[in-house]
Amino acid sequence: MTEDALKYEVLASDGAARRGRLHTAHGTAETPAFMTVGTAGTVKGLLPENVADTGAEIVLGNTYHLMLRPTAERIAELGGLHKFMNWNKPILTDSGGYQVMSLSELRKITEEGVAFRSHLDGSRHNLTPERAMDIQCLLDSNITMVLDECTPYPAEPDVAADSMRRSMRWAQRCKDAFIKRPGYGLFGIVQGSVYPDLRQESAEALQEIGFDGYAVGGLAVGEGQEVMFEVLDATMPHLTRERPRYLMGVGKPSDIVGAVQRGIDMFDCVLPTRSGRTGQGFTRRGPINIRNARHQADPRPIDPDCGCKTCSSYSRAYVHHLVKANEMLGPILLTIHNLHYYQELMAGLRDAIEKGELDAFVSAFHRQQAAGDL
Ligand code: PRF
Ligand code: ZN
Repeated sequence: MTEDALKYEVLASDGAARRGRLHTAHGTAETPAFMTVGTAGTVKGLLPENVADTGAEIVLGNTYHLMLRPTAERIAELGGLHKFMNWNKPILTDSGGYQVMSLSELRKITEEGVAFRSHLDGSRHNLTPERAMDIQCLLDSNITMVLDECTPYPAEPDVAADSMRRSMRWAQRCKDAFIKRPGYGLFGIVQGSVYPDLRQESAEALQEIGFDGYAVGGLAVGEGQEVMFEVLDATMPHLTRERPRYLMGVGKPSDIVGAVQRGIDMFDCVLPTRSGRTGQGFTRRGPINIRNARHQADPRPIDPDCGCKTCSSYSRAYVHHLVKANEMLGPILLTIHNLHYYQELMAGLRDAIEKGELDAFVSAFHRQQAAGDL
């Protein structure tokens, strides 16, 4: 662990699940936490005050997008990402490795790093462990992620092992290049595909180096929930209880609930924002598609048990109309609702862990989700 870096306290636990608090230079975040995705320096469609009103305490930015446009140097000149986007609470940035592999063109991964061409204009770039640390420092990110390779799925054991071991060598280079500052931290990322022995080796290698938190990467890549939970069951016992644990890119509400039960403290996912933009609304009784004709004259809110601005003031019929008419307020209202739903789920999980009632909370969650929309 880097000294004076990022303070994390476990306030309560229930089984493997933990209720904690993360302290950064830009304030605290209660855990288990859902981090809203703000890829390009914006949570699409929302003002930062709308984002805070959903209950979000920490947002995620992306090295890959910001290094290409407007560039990390430009953001640093303008006072860092918090000031640039007018979000004064904690920010975590992903390192770019994952987004390079999914978005860029003609990428080549070597021991040195990743060489790629921008998906925007075809320009050539290199991302090395050292450059990933430099960029995230220029952005003034509170939580920097190491550069890793999200091993493609499925992968043969020898391919997964080579990929994971290279990520571990990169993790050491990231630790060496990371500049310690109070209230800022560096997280390692466990890889190893679906293989328990590789996951254990990776978790141990990272803890030998020493990080402020440990992420589990390489999941939610098509393996399915059951396999993902098996990998978590094989990985979590090898991660220290002292530090926060972050499951990257996850997930559906039921994925989050199951991962919290297994000891995960932090999540990020585009699902509430991205699917909101295409008409999906999450509710306590499962997801609905507001484009469906059955909502066209429905005066009820998206979720009658939701306290968000959308549900307190607008009907399903109105949101249906907006989305059908391609009005920009449609995706905005759905994004507000979906983020609020996710934050209320996290608040419910935190409260249940504190009371030692997580099992009852989870049973009620599944019962309600299975009941289906009214
Ligand atoms: N690595 C990084 N970012 C990620 C992942 C990963 O493995 C995932 C896994 N689905 C999401 N985001 N750096
Ligand atoms: Zn709502």
